[in-house]
Amino acid sequence: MAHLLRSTAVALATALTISLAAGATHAAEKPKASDIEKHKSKPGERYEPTLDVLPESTLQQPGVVPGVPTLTAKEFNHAKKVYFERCAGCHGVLRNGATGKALTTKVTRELGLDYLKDFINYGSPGGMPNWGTSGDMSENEIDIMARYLLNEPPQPPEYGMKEVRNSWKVLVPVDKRPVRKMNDMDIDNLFSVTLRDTGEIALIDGGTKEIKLILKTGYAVHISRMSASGRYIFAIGRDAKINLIDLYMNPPQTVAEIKVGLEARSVETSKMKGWEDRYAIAGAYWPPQFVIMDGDTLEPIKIVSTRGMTVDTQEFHPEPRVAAIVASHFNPEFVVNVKETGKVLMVNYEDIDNLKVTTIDAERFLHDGGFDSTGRYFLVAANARNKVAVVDTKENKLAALVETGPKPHPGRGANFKHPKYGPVWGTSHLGDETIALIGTDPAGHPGNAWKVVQVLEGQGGGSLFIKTHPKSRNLWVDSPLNPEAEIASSVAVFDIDNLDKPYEVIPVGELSGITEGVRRVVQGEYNKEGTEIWFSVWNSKSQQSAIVVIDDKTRKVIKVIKDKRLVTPTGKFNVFNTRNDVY
Ligand code: DHE
Repeated sequence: MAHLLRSTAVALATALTISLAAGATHAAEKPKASDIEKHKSKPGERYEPTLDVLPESTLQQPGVVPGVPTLTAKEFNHAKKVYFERCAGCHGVLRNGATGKALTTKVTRELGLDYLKDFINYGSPGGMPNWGTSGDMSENEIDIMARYLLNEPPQPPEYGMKEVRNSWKVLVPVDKRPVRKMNDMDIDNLFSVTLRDTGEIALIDGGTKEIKLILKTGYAVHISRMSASGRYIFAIGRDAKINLIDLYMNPPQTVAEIKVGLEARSVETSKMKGWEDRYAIAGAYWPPQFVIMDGDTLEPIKIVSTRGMTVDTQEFHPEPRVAAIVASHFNPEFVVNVKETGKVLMVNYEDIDNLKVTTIDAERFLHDGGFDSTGRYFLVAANARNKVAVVDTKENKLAALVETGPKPHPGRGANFKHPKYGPVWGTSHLGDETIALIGTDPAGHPGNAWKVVQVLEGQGGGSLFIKTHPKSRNLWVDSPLNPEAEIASSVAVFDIDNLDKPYEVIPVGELSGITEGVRRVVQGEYNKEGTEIWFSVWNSKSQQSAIVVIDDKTRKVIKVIKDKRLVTPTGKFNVFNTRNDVY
């Protein structure tokens, strides 16, 4: 690994016209402004996991090693926080490398203090952000971080059944819950909205657009998924806390909660016919594991570690994170995507004591994805490899690996019938403005299946989500991480019947009437009928945010939902569409 880091360093040194010798201490010549410019981070390069819960756990400061620069306890605590928040996403919690290089002490001590400081300061063409020259880190902070890297990484604790079970609470037992819906809400058309920075979800009525309820959830809450019956919402926080919310109660409330680890992003429930609402599953970033639970109570049943070998070089990876999880409609199975090893685990829940897991070798750095329109094929982005893996959930095998564009990020993607190529599924990209449309109908259109049949050009890179609906002929593409405020605060909409026509720009941020902040416009979500699309206008916690509802036919704003309780709204999950995988 050291040679890999060094080869990146050679490229960096050349580009920056500074000479770096591994291990040598030196005073770097100040690079030219134009070279610094080249190393500025591109959109999406900082869209990496931020492990902001881990710093809160008690971590032992490593002992003093003769000849290795030390840190005071205060410096260590600061560095560990910065490392988990900004560096661990790419370099791994244990510094064994993920999308970024390994930073074990074997590597870092060979490279030396000054080298590490330059690397952190200027970044690299390989994707390392320029933390110093961007102004994100001060010289003193860079010095602390470089010294931190020369010392052994602190190991966060494991979180086994004892801890998981201790965190588990049933607030309303099953026999105390109603047997039918007791409120007058149209729960099928309810939206569960992530209020990221307050750790809450808002339940908003899809008809009246009224905020029905705000419920407390885990820290920096991430996504909501619905049980197959539509009765329960499962909301997961970045602190791996799950809230099970019963929509039959009046008013709906959390009936059980649990923590499945220290850091997590994904949760799902069993959807196979005959198994509806029976089990839930959640995947953790740390420790690298998934937990199967009872669907009504969240009682933990089984924890499975994802540590293991990578699909390509077949080397051991100590911390492969669990990314997207979906529930198969063809078998009683969960589809668990393991990021750093690149494996898709088909976890059969028929006999949990004798758990059967089919391992499909896909591609490293699996992240997010969705089903094709038939629900048989699951398309998941291996984002750092610029590919989409297609998993056949009926036959349990890899159907294809499709090269798309730089850093595909589909969310759940968008399915529609292309006028020329038949059924397609699309993804936009973090790394550029393209939208790749992939043919998904091997029986009806075999020549197009699992091929990029058309590439559309959107507004720019930094896109996170694209969306359409079976009843719509619009394809909506956001770009919230684009560095241009105008692009970040608007969306592009394509006419599916005339894809060669230029897209229309809808300046959603401006239309919200909010005048402060970047007004990032993120994640379109349709109502149950497929007649409206809702976008979040996502500002910082201290600024005003909103949800803008657009009529899908006229592309005009129907309603701007503004309320002081709507703090940092991001993901929105319509109960009907989420539970039925409509996208
Ligand atoms: Fe997400 C889905 C991970 C940052 C909003 N995000 C997902 C999924 C994963 C993931 C693995 C798929 C879950 C599934 O389907 O089971 N997200 C991560 C990260 O690791 C990352 C990059 C950084 C981090 O530290 O968390 C990250 N995500 C974000 C955001 O900053 C977003 C934009 C705002 C927010 O609320 O945090 C964000 N992620 C979302 C949303 C989805 C999601 C809205 C679900 C989309 C959908 O349509 O299903």
